[in-house]
Amino acid sequence: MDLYFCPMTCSLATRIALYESGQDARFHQVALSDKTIVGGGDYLAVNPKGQVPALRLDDGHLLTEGPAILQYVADRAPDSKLAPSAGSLARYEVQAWLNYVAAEVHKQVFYVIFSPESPEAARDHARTVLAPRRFGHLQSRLADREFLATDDFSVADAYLTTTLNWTRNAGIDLKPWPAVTAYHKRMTARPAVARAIAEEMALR
Ligand SMILES: N[C@@H](CCC(=O)N[C@@H](CS)C(=O)NCC(=O)O)C(=O)O
Repeated sequence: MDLYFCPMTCSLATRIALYESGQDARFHQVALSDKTIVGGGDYLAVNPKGQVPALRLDDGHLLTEGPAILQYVADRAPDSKLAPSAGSLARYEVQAWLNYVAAEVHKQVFYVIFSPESPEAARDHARTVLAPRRFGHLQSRLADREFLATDDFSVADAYLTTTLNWTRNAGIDLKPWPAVTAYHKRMTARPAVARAIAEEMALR
């Protein structure tokens, strides 16, 4: 498999899932600013969406969209428990949380804060109104749970942890949500997560 990634962006979640499940891949760094592949190549020729992550499977198929890629990686290593078996209620719960992180946290909060195209009023709304709502909901969920979606570390944790890494740069202080703060600390202390973060930080 070949993973197209940009350091410390949402593609980090896939690297975490790979390391958590002991799987390997070839990693290709993408410069999102000009859609090139570091070391040479046009990324748009690989993925016309111009976004990471993208995963080239061993049969040549290109899989895109983080939540789908994460579940693909999880299903290749069922013993790692990164996702419950397809069709189970627990699997739908993981999908629900992946969607929540993607749609409500990643795109509604962080995308709006980081995008240079966001109007200042939208950025302010994301920081002062939407972020407290989203982190308030996560605070309730995580108050008495170790993991976000199941009783084990799942791909939903890989994705949420990845987005929580962005809070400082987004100017969001997690202190009002102690269960979220403690969760982030716990997740980033996991050896596979710490390794993935350290490797990508070194590439920035
Ligand atoms: N819907 C896509 C969104 C992925 C996404 O937003 N990736 C960001 C990095 S976190 C990106 O590639 N941004 C560059 C761009 O949108 O041009 C997914 O879920 O994989």
